[in-house]
Amino acid sequence: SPVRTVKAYDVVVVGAGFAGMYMLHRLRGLGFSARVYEQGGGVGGTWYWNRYPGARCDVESMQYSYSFSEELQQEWDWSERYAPQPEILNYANHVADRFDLRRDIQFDTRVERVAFDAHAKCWSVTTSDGETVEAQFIVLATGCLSNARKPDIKGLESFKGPVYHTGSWPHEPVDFTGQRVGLIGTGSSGIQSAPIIAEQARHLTVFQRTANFSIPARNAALTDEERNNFRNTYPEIRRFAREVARNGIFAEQPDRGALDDSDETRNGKYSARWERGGLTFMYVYNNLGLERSANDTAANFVRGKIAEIVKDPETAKLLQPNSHPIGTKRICIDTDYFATFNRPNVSLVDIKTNPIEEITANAVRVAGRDHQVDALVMATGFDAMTGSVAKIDISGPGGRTLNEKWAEGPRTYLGLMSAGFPNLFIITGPGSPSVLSNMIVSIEQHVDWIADCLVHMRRQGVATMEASGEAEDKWVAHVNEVAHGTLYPQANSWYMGANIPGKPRIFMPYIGGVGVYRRICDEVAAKGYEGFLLGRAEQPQAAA
Ligand code: NA7
Repeated sequence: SPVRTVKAYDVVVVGAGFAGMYMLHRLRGLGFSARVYEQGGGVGGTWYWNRYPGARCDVESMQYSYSFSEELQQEWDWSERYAPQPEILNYANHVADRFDLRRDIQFDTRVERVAFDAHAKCWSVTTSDGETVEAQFIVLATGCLSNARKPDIKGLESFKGPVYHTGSWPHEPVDFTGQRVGLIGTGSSGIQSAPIIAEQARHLTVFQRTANFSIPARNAALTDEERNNFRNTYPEIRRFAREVARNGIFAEQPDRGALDDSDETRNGKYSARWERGGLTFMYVYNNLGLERSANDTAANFVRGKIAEIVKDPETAKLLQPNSHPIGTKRICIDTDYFATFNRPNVSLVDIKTNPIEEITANAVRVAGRDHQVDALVMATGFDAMTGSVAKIDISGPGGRTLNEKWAEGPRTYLGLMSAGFPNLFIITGPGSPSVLSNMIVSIEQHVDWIADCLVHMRRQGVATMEASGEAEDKWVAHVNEVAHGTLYPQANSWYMGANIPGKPRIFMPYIGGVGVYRRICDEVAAKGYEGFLLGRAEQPQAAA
């Protein structure tokens, strides 16, 4: 039979977003051969796909950046407090150039299937261009919010105008001038894009299923002084973000509960944070995520602000969230979202009381009334955390697939590995802090941990590593227990898988905090990778 030569790598990395890029950089530095496959035409992951108008990161730019290179963090100039998507994408491209990453990344290529060969102890990787390569290790750097989902709404396929999804926006800018636009979805993407679309469009109709809490961004240009202050204190800022802050963001930490202050003091604090803007609104007290009575004070404050901003009382009432505690769905950060509803060319349609009946050739029908639209924008979110992993056909040593194993919900040890799938790592997977944190802080921690682990294995002559079932069971129970000590599971959020019909309701990320989590991961490594099963390259020789 013909001899088949198969390319072999130490590591195949899936995805060239911020996780995949840094993983590649570390692997190279350690002398591992690596190949990265990326379905997009360029680097940047989330920031490559989410090109919708108004797209920004909700973590401030000086902190939503890599810390691994001192030169990089000193040389890059962020222009605004919250970087817009094009600038973050430029940054990703700059990193790819600066560290010469592109030569090991194959773009426009999906990894379709990975199967573990128990005999050869390696993974066979099949890509969308029909090639098969081998790798000792797989690293899934596939992202948590990367599998954009258009809902199944009756008649959608009969709509004659363009249908956009915020999470897979066209590369050419879309001009809505003169058009009647329908926007479905009021999560972060809908809330960021609505004000900009409203400025262009003849009319914008926002279809709202769940009203959402949003805090003003108070975005502004960064001054040289602000940039330099950050740069000069980066070591402390980064240390704090990694070790102290629960969510990987440097900010003052709350030292008291909401009910420890008088009403007047508390409202003063909320007002000050509202004026300052941004995510730190939620860190004024330490029990907003834990106790409903405390949470209500913050939620009421924001509902009051909405009533102040929005002139039409009925619209204001509809925009006031009442279905979930504030913060238990990811809090949104906006620029003029609520004020947008004061514009004469914007209307709000409640689709909670009366769901969309049907989409016709040129309208969205709700409660028997046709809302005429020329274009539709779906800001309907993602199959979060597991969606992009599930799209890859992953089969372990016995042929069992990861999708079969995760049918009742994702199960991992530390979010890093799943029992029964040796040598397959996940970056920011379910069971790790991930989406509850500054993603870049969590990405760097995972990448560094995996890199150290691979070096350990190489030194010790270990060929395979796998989470033990027992360690995984304990971790899953721990993740659950910590989540259920908070208010988070009370919301029908994508953290819970609740936005995808039929998806198991499991609180997916680890809510114990990035510092605590890092210490657990480090201890596990220090104890010789406790809870992982390590398989030697060769069985020890029987004594002669
Ligand atoms: P999100 O936060 O998942 O928001 C999706 C929105 O779309 C939300 O308002 C949903 O309402 C709504 N939605 C979803 N499906 C439907 C259907 N079938 N009908 C009507 N409305 C629907 O996604 P985003 O892209 O905004 O943000 C994702 C994250 O990216 C964000 O949290 C930041 O971390 C960055 P629901 O609330 O489910 O009732």
